[in-house]
Amino acid sequence: MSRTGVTLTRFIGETEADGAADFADLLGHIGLAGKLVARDLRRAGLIDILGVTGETNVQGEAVKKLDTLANDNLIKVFQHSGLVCAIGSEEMEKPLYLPDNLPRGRYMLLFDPLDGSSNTDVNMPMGTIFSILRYNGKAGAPSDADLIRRGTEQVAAGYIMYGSSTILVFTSGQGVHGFTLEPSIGEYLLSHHAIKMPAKGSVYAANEGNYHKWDAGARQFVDYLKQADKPSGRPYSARYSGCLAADVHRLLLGGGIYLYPAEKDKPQGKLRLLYEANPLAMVVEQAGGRASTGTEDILKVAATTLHQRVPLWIGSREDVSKAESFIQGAQ
Ligand code: AFP
Repeated sequence: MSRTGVTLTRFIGETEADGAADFADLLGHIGLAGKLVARDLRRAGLIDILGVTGETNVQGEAVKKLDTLANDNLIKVFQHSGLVCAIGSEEMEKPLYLPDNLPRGRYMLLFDPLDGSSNTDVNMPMGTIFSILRYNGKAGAPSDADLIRRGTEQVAAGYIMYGSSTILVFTSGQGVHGFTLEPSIGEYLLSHHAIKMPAKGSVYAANEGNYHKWDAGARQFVDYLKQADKPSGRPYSARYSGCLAADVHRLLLGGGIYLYPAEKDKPQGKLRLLYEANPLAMVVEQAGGRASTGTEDILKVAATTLHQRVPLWIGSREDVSKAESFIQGAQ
């Protein structure tokens, strides 16, 4: 029987193991934060929330007003929720460990509150990417060593994409499911059940302006994608939005590969491991795809700092493996 139209809350209640009431609540709170961000984005051109704040974040990037608003929305939703004990964000230099005077839950949450924020001023897609870990320690606040973990330790992960509609996609290790926000009733309804991505696609997403900064393997791989000698007789199509969540969403549904390789002056790449690469890697792997640094599975990368960067190759299984063979000089 089709499950389409089931609400997020009911779906999680029915599919998660016993004792997962707080997990359902956690996902519900992520959905709520997503509604608040979506509301701000919808009105962005009408009120004074476009442009930059004048500040620079820990990444050295100009902070957009909407970055700050999105981060504030997530913090507001979670800090009194009693569901989390630690929060790490792209927009905060240090993690927020909930103090003794706030109720603490057993989850730790990492997020990029507004992914693709260069799209804010031009009405293009954006996202919120989230990673969820469980704190198994005794009472009291966790530490950096508890929060900064390998991707294999995530208990759930996903993203909200703000596009022509708002869609929340998540996995808790039992497949990948997408829920579209029905604005007239304010509910997320199941729209994409048990997503499986094609083993191989025909689309690549990359900022090719950086082509000459990439190493030979990355350049040769993209040159290969552009040749018309594929079984289809056509080269891959280039589709790049500037928003990782949106690009991965396209690949999740249609197949292909996203790449943000190491560069000559940035050997560690651009994307952040803990709240961009890891959660999307978990989603994509659960849907049958792969995510790699080019030499190592993303989920196995040892995490050492909150804002650690990593080269990222993510998408359909065969496309990522092909890319690795170029990077590793096998071709
Ligand atoms: P922000 O999260 O800071 O907006 O960065 C967006 C992003 O992390 C990812 O979503 C994009 O794919 C990538 O960076 C865009 O980077 P370029 O502007 O260098 O192409």
